[in-house]
Amino acid sequence: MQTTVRAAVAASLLALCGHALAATTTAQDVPRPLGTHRPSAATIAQWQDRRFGMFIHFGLYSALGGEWQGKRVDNGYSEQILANGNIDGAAYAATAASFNPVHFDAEAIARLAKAAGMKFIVITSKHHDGFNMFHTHVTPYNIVDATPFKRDVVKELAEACRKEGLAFGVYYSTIDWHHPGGNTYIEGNSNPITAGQEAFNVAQLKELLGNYGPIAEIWFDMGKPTAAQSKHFEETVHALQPQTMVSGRVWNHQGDFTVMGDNAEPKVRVEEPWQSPASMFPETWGYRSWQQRGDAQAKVRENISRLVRVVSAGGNYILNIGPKGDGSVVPFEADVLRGIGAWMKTNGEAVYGTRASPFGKLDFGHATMGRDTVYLFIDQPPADGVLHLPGVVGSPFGDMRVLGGAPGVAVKTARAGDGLDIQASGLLSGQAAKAFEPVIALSLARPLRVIPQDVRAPANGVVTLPGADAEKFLNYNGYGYEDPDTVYKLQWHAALDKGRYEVTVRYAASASPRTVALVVDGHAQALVLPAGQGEQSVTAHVERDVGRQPDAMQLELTPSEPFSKGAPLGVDVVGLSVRASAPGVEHPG
Ligand code: H79
Repeated sequence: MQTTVRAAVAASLLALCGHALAATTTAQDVPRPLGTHRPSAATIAQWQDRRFGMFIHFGLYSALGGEWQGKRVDNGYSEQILANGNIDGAAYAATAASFNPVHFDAEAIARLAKAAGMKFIVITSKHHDGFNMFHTHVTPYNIVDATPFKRDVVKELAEACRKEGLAFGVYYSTIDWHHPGGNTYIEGNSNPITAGQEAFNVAQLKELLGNYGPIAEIWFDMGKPTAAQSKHFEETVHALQPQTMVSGRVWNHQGDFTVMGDNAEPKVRVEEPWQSPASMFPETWGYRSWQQRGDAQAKVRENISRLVRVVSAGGNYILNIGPKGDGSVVPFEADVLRGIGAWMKTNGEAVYGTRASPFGKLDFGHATMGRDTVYLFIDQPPADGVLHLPGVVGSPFGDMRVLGGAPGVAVKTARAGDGLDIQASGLLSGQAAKAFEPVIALSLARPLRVIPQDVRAPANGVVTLPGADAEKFLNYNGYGYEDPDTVYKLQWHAALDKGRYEVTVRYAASASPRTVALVVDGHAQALVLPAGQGEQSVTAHVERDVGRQPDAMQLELTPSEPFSKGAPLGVDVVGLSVRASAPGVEHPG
């Protein structure tokens, strides 16, 4: 398995085609220390293919709309008004008696999601307030038993999604401010989960996974379970539905996909499946009656831009709506979704089923990688109409077209010093010039090869690779929301030909020795970093593998293999230097 990981990583910048690229960016090869029933590679790929979905925050708080007893509660998200407004628990629970969302129409919501171009829906089955939007049997504090509405919202939406061909998922907070002996609000919501709460959660998870048909994903959120509790939740889900994708906010690296912070996008490359959760306004997820909403068209554009950034970085984008207490969708939010849908109708091809951009930073916008097509999203058309694609080797592109435009417009391509220039002025004139975020599709006539972005050249026979300049790969979803991301891999590239080399690793030594893996062109070797004080160095002998990395030597440091998802590199690397081995020097391997 470790060999597969390394091969996949080594190949990650050699994008042969969409499928080859896709195969390098999924997590199925990442070792998982806990749990055996996990979604298959096919499930993970299908989950990634969806790319864009709907989040729904709906609960008792929706009826309050961010106000309690005529006063606005503005010190946090409106779905958490119970805590933010310091509301008496019994008084809050009593609002269930008048919670009657008669305008809740699951089918209309499913159709709206489809009109937006969304492929899945995730709804809050229970938020931190502890009120259940499904017919749980472990507490009467639920929408069927405690409200005049008496309808199971989760069940209705599950069925509507099935009917409309959408994947269905549930949000589930392990926090519960209602449960006797459960959690009370603490700043940041990183609550420990009590043993009683754990048992309660597990009983509810069995209901959600047992009674609502296929659950494509379960969006665990918040709390700070122990490693054993995270494992317990994950195993409960997968014992009933092995193909359910568990969110990383089950914590302790037990999730099947990584979740970015609320409204956050990753700053670095993420190799495992991931999702960026977005609310319409950063202030709230649940309905807020007094939200200043502004211009719907601006919000459409903002969300298309966010979606494009997320999918070009290889993630899924889940955009939230917060229906009103009567169950109706806020007209502004429906307008925004339909506006996004209009863009998706033309450009969805560049979103669904695609994987991360094969390029580094692009000066005109973003890119995604399709099966045999590269899609270019034009944020800002260059004045001369020339789109520069850095690092592209050769001329791999066949046909070009602007999505939604006339097919077969002839466009010149010219080779530039670094990469390829696409003369796209013909495509970017006329209708496309007026369109927001037009997309150019470049079909691949040959496999795409892209030289890594930051390749360092030798000076006086030595390539110097400072630790600070390494590309960093981070672990997310560790021990709780406030847990900092940890670096698990550093990567550099060096312009070196076939041959044998000495790699000297300089590091800040600590009181005990560390073993890490030095991975060169996909070949790993264990490297012992002796204990000591101050800066120390060790030297390893490596061989270039141009078959695996044709364009540059790839050097990586990871925890010693095999390592689990949560393992940090844990070494302060000052830098690497690489020089050709002295002639005649024999070394092992
Ligand atoms: O359900 C939504 C939130 O209620 C829930 N996650 C999303 C999907 C959540 N509960 N707690 N947290 C998230 C912790 C988040 C705290 C913060 Fe913040 C978000 C700190 C900074 C950003 C609150 C909002 C304080 C500032 C902004």
